[in-house]
Amino acid sequence: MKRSGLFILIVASLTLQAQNYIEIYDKDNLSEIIKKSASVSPSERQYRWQQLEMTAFFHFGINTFSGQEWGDGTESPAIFNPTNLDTRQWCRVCKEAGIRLVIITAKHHDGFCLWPSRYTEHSVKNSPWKNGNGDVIKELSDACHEYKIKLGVYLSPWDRHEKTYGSAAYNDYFKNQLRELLTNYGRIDEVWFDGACGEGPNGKKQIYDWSGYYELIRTLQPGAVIAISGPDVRWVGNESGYGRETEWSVLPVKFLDQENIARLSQKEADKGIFKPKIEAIAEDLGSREKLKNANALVWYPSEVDVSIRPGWFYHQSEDSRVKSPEKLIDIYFNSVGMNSALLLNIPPDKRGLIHEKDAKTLLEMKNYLDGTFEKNLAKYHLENLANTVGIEALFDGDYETYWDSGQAEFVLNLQFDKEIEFGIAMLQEQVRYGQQAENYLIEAWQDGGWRIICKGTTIGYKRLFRFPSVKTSKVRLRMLAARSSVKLAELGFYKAPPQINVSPASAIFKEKIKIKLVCDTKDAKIFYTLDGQDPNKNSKVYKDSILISKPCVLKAVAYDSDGRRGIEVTAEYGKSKYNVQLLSNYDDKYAAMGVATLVDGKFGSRDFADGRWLGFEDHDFEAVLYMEKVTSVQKITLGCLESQGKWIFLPKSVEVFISQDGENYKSAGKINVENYIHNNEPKVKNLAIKIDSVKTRYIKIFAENIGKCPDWHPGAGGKAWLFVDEIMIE
Ligand code: FUL
Repeated sequence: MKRSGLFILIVASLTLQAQNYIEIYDKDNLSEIIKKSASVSPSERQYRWQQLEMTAFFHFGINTFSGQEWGDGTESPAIFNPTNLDTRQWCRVCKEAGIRLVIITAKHHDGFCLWPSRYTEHSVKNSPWKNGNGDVIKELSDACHEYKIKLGVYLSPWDRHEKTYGSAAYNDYFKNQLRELLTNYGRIDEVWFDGACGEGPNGKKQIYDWSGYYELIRTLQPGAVIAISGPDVRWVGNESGYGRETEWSVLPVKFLDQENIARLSQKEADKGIFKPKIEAIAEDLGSREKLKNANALVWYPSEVDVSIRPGWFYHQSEDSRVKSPEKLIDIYFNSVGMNSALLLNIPPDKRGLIHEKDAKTLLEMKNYLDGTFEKNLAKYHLENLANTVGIEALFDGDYETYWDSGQAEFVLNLQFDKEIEFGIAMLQEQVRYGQQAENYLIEAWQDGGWRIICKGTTIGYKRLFRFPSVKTSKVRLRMLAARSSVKLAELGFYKAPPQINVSPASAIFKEKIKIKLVCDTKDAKIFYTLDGQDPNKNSKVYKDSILISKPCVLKAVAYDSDGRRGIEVTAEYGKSKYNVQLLSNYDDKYAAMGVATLVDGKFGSRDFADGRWLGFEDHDFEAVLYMEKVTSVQKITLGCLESQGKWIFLPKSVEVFISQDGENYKSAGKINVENYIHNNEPKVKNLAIKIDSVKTRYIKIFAENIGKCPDWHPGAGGKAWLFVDEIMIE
């Protein structure tokens, strides 16, 4: 049964027929507008797209080889030369990660084309790769076909190479390229038009023929959604991976305006964190208040795009900064779980492969999600099936079937055959009939009363909640407000796979250190290794604690009694004879292994992102080292990085203070650093302070940040970074 028959008549009289777009007239009051909004629903292509949930971006092109994020169009095609390009490996990794559509940057802002376009020389055909006979789009489309993954294309409207950019001829050029991509590579399911836009090679701006582009796409690939600067899929408004709690897919039509999209989009790459304008990141775009003055309403669902690495393109220096599985899982809950589709960027490297680190983290995420959602506990323990007509649709795992609440406000009671324990809830509206929920609570019966376990506003295609584990034999969903009766497709309660907490997590020790692993799930078994190998069920079994006396890397994983595997955890332990305490805070982005990094005997390299540097933005560095007994000291050295291109400067000065009691310090030496020389090459500088041999127990080191980037620097006046690693005492 596709809909529960009981309510069909009532519902039909309350709602308008579902439609993708509806006009609002002057005479419409708010209640009429809300009634209209309740009838807005996805087009067939939007509906199909929404259910993909997880999709991937492949940023690959000239930037992969030049090391840039935005090429300016002057790069030579001769640098494009992947040594081992294998699009089947890309698809294999994506398939294993549960990704169902991939989008390739066929052309980024630099204008270089990954296919041998007839309309430009700036393409793979003039690269050494396969002697100019290669075609990345063809190879990817073949691999997608083999792995049954859908294909999308990113074609940057902004082109910094093409000479016709800024004239009417460019619109023809662009349409010709679109035509090539949409006719020669089989079925295309998404066309992604970036909102980022600037001037072309002649300093000219382009007036885009958006409707001409859309018409062409609709003719050649009617099943494809057009995203971002397009009418079918909306950019969520940030590049962090996090959607909004209140996410409406029904919005005022003004959000379709292309000029507006371009205005709100990214303007400059490579300059720190990207902050879009406030309208794009507003907490709510489609509440009653926001619909009040709309001219028309449209179904315009959100897509969350984020990269698995700091940059969109592959850079070797970011190998140590691939997002952790925990972070990706958090992103999943905050994107797919917030009524959006996730577009996760996995940039192929210079070899033309998805890097092993990225593949591993994706797989860890997938195992965790599979383990989490394989068993809807409500389905297995539900008792009152017979009491509510059609309720079985909520637990059948079939998104097409649904239970119709029949009215906007309602209470849905679920009684279980025993106490169940869960920490995750999932709700889905059947969006073929629009989006209705506006305010609701999920409550659990505990100690003789109802306790709220989560509060929500919108649901839409999917809404996920995570909360501290709850044990209960009854739950209820209380819908406090909705625009019309709610068609709930699925309702689930889940328990996550076992998770381990390591204590202490990464540390420096003098002789021995005792490590404890605590798991959040009873009856789970913990396995671990100390040699850097990935743990599995054949590894050492954890008992009460682990005693370590040599530097090592600990990796551990837990399996519960159903065999579900949690996320692997890693901790690093180093040996040092010093104790150290930081008196100023480093930035989370450049945290290395925390304070212990300073005395672990491992030195930061010229690469600011090698995971060994502690970074201090706009403020000074201050730390205290203390020794077990009074020691004679002649020289103290602080390792610092100078990487001016990354806004990282040497400190203005370094001063050392000594103390016998840790309270009364006196200066023992200071050096001023010559800082203002322009230096293109990153350099590690060991700043040494010699002191007349003194006996001391405490040494305080203070390094003064230069504060602002100097006048001659491109970032003049902006916040400067100070990077330190390793304090050496002689
Ligand atoms: C932005 C672009 O400027 C970035 O380079 C990247 O392609 C991202 C997905 O969109 O607007």
